[in-house]
Amino acid sequence: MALLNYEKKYRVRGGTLIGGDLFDFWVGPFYVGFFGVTTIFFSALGTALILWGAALGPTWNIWKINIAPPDLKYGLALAPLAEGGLWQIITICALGAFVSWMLRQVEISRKLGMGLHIPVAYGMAVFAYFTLVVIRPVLLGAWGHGFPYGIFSHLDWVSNVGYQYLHFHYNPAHMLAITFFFTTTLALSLHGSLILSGANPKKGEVVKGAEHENTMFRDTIGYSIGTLGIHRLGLFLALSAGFWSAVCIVISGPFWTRGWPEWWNWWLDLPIWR
Ligand code: UQ2
Repeated sequence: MALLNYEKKYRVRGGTLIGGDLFDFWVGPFYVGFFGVTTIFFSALGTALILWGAALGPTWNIWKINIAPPDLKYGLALAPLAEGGLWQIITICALGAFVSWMLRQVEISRKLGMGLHIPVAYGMAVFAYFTLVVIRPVLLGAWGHGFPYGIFSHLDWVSNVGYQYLHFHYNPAHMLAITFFFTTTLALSLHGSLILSGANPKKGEVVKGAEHENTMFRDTIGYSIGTLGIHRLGLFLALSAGFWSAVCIVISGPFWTRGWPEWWNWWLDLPIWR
């Protein structure tokens, strides 16, 4: 797409965290920056290593390609490349690319004089991944507790780890995470439908604004959270979903080793039942 005239105004110098002016330029529509370069580096290296790992494996079937973490016997040591070492370097590349991408968002936010909400929000997703492949494996003492990189294989991992705790839906943090995911979809469907209903009037009628939106909800449920409020709520709900997802898996193993249904015995054992 051609550069719009008014975009010149937003292509301002500065705001970089590292490198000064060195990488402070655009390629086509994309801001580069030091972290644009490191994002490309880690992504390209990681992708090449995934292809290498796939080439070592028995299949090129996209669903069945699997790059597994090391065997548990390697503990927290480096493993030979073909025995989980590739997984270890790919994990470093993934984290390098994700953190680079986040810092590039920070640089662009600073350039534009905006808040850091976007990198903070994205950081929650990175934190959830970091919890799965670093924090939990380190707490359990082996990289082999990380999840395998493959479409079916990571699904199998999730299923197996779930059954290891008998019934993962009894995990209270998992319950919270799911509730936040569902509430996020409820909030976005309310918001999206409200905005579209206001912005798509009948032919010849004028587009409706915030007063109509507030009134819609005051008339139906007696309360409107407001045009800014709905976005604060949405951010809170979505970040909470990611946060409790990370919590629900990191407590499974390091802090609770039995079945999750059994965790609720504290409730059944309350003296009020006797
Ligand atoms: C709202 C408002 C918006 C909205 C939405 C609401 C004018 C354009 C969707 C209504 C949202 C409410 C009442 C909160 C619902 C609570 C949960 C937990 C889903 O009032 O202001 O701005 O988009």
